[in-house]
Amino acid sequence: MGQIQVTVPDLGGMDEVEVIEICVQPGDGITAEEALVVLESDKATMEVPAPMDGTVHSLLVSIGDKVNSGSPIAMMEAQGAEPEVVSTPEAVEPVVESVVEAPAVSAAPAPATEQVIEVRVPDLGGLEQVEVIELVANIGDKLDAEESLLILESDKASMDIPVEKAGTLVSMNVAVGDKVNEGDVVATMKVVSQAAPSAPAPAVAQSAPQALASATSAAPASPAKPVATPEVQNSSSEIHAGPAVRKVAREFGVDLAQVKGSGPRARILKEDVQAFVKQRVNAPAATPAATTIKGSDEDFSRHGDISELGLSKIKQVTARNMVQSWTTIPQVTQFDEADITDLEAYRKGDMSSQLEDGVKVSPLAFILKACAVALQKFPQFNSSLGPNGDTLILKQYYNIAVAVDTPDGLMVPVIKQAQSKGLIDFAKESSALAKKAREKKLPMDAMMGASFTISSLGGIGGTAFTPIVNAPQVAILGVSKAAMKPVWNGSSFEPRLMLPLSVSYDHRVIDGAQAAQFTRYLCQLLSDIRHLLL
Ligand code: CAO
Repeated sequence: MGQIQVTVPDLGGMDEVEVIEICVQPGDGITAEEALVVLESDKATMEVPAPMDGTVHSLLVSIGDKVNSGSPIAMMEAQGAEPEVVSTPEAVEPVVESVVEAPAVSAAPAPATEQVIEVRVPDLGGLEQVEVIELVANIGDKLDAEESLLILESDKASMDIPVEKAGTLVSMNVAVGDKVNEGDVVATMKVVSQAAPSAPAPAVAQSAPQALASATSAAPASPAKPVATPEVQNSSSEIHAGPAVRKVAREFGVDLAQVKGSGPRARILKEDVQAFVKQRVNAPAATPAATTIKGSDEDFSRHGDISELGLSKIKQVTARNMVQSWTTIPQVTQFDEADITDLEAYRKGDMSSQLEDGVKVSPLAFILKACAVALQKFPQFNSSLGPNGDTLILKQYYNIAVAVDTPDGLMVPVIKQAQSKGLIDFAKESSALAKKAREKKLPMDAMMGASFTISSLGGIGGTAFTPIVNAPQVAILGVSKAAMKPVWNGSSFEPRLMLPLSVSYDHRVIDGAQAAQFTRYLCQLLSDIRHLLL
């Protein structure tokens, strides 16, 4: 075992290049070609790889240091090396990630004509079979001079191939995944320009990184564009990240444009990508607004006459919420029947005779009251899952929404603080809210903050239905039409008025047994209204 000093390879004329990332720690095992540090100038980003397998003994630079060709970077313990410390600049393969500007070309004067020119892969500093990882421009795009055309990437370098002249992209001759070499024609462009000099001569600095911009047989040699740091999917020129980071981003399908860099000059580090992935993994499900509604693209007019109606905004929003809820919540519906014979006798008898003029109490007021009581006894029905799905948020307020059928669609105003309200309050408030909803006069906050929902179709009919949980709530009560039924009392059948209830619930939060108990309890409250009147 011996120590080897690793130095910065030939930088092709660049000097005072900044160390922007240290990829290893003392003691790390490292294989040949793995990155030790990342350097960045205003034009280039490049990795300095280990020249051989070994162990990092010590680092001789820190982030922010400026280095030149030959500057010492690290000491490595390398197997089989001589015991003395050896400076090995020539042993370090140059990392071709940067771009060196091509020399100026003496452009011969020519008439300003429109012509189609080829865009070729420039000198790649010895690299071969470099992969096209992104096509930045599309056929027909009008590109400015220096604008990015496509991005190449080797295992060590990311390279932006810009167009040299402004023009219109006529053809793209490569696809993502293709391997290209220096001189390959990757695209053609229509340009209005002076004719080109005949022989482009990109700069070559020994084994240093080389110019990347194209030159064509008919066009002037292109001044190479500074190294771009390509984006995985988007236009990349604004993003600062090294090849290793881009590789990680690609592996995780991360759009680097969305990642905030914490490195120097907002450079994106591996840790930033990791933190981004972690945050996304832990993020709550998409908001309802993000849900897209897809209908049928079948041409129904082939089968007969059709007409097409626009859906109201309310219906569209409802549709999105329904899809969101239906696709994200495992829901189950529990059915039961409440014997409301006595309730109805009271409502239509003693109660109605005592009501002030204009106040009408439907079964809904009793159902609201029963829910306010039951929710306090079964707090998980008045809860929401926490953001990461590992906590339950129990609400100390009981805000009950009531679904209202309006000509424009379903609206869901909320009766707030239901725990402190009585039957007459519920009757007045629910009818006032329903009226406002139908007249489109509901203020925004009247529809916010619900912790539980009731959907009553009892005034219409039906024997049962399965309402959809109104996320982020975890339960909803569906009410169908009460009907007289023969009920066995132990010795004979009695005619009783039975009210069908259906409670849909989020099975992640509520067990089936709890749902059965909650629904049964509601039935008991409605069957013996003394509990509600207390
Ligand atoms: N069983 C039998 N009769 C019932 C009943 C029930 N469950 N619920 C109400 N009724 C009766 C009422 O007593 C009233 O009868 P009278 O006129 O003889 O007094 C009649 O049906 C009409 O009631 P209503 O519907 O006007 O009043 P409500 O308080 O029961 O309901 C409201 C108010 C806003 C909930 C209702 O009008 C409404 O819009 N319901 C539709 C909700 C909906 O569309 N839900 C589906 C959502 S998707 O899940």
